[in-house]
Amino acid sequence: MIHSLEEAGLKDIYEKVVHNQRLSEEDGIKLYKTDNLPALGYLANLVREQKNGNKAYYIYNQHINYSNVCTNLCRFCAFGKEKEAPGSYEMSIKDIEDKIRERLNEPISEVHIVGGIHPDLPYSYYTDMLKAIKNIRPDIHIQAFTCVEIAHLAKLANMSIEETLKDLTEAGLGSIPGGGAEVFSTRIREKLCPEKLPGQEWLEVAKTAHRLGIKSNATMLYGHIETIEERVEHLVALREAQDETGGFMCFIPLAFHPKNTGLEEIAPTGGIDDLKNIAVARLMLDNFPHIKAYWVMLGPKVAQIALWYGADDLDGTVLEEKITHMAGGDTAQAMTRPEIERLIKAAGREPVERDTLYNHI
Ligand code: V47
Repeated sequence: MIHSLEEAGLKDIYEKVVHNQRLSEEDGIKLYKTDNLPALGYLANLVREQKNGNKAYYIYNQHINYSNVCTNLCRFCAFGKEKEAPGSYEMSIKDIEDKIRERLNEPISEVHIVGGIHPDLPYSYYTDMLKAIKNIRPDIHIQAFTCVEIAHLAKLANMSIEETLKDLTEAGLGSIPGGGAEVFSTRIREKLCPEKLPGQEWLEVAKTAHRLGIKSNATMLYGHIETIEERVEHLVALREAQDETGGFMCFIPLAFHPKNTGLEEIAPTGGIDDLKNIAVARLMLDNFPHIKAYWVMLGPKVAQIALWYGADDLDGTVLEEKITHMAGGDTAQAMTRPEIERLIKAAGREPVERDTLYNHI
């Protein structure tokens, strides 16, 4: 492998990796540009095994997308709809309670909740939702509302981000999912999601949460119009934020799905780019404990292979994912625990069921 690393021009990065030295932006760009995927995977796997050994995590979780009504209408999104548009929906608190009750007999440890930026649901809807879920299932961890939604809720409540987060935590919020980060680049946001919370503000919400002891995740949506340089800048911005607070648990590269979006002419991502994004993230984000290969977006086969390219987490059982499926995702709506375990074992990794905060179950 050393010979192959030399041939790929990656020997200097190998030296940094084995000496636990931080990689530069130029290193990140070089890694993205390499055609030597096995050499890249080898490097990422060194870090993956140093941090997480042979373990591959998954979680028994349930997704609820409470509403697709959204004022942002990002060009890459097939999920968000205007209020009066065909196919728009919003769940009542009773609908959400029913979704939780339906699965009370299953050992679900987390409910993952995200939705659009709704123009007129009141702040009380969000706190009532959290309280109602906790009332039915007091032990469940609620991972809810991306940083974009949190900023919207703070405006609704006329409170600071800090006060809002404290209030939501009192109502039952456990942690914050990683969505809404997209690509932080102003160029990309202006072109694709001009109405969305700017990247700097997304980072501020995440860091405020971390300072209050609330953990969160981070994502990057790749495979549309972003450049390699913009991807690396995104990773470095996350790494700097993590240096400040240490509150990120996991990074999830999200593969863009074009169908039914405003960017339908763009081809779906290929397996090579999917694996590169996992591997470069593992190498650049030296202060992130976990990298997730989200099987719903990658498909189970690529996600399984990603366990050798830097990923140590597959997400979970999921059930009823809408964002990817409305954009043409053709994976199943859910995986069972034996299915996930089989996938992990067949990769030669050790399956470990975790809770949201990565405690072993
Ligand atoms: O923020 C929207 C992305 C995100 C598309 O924190 C799209 O553990 C692909 O963030 N093609 C929501 N992606 C999902 C998300 C997530 C998923 C699983 C686990 C976690 C976690 C977070 O989905 C959005 C946006 O970036 N998205 N449209 C699309 N067409």
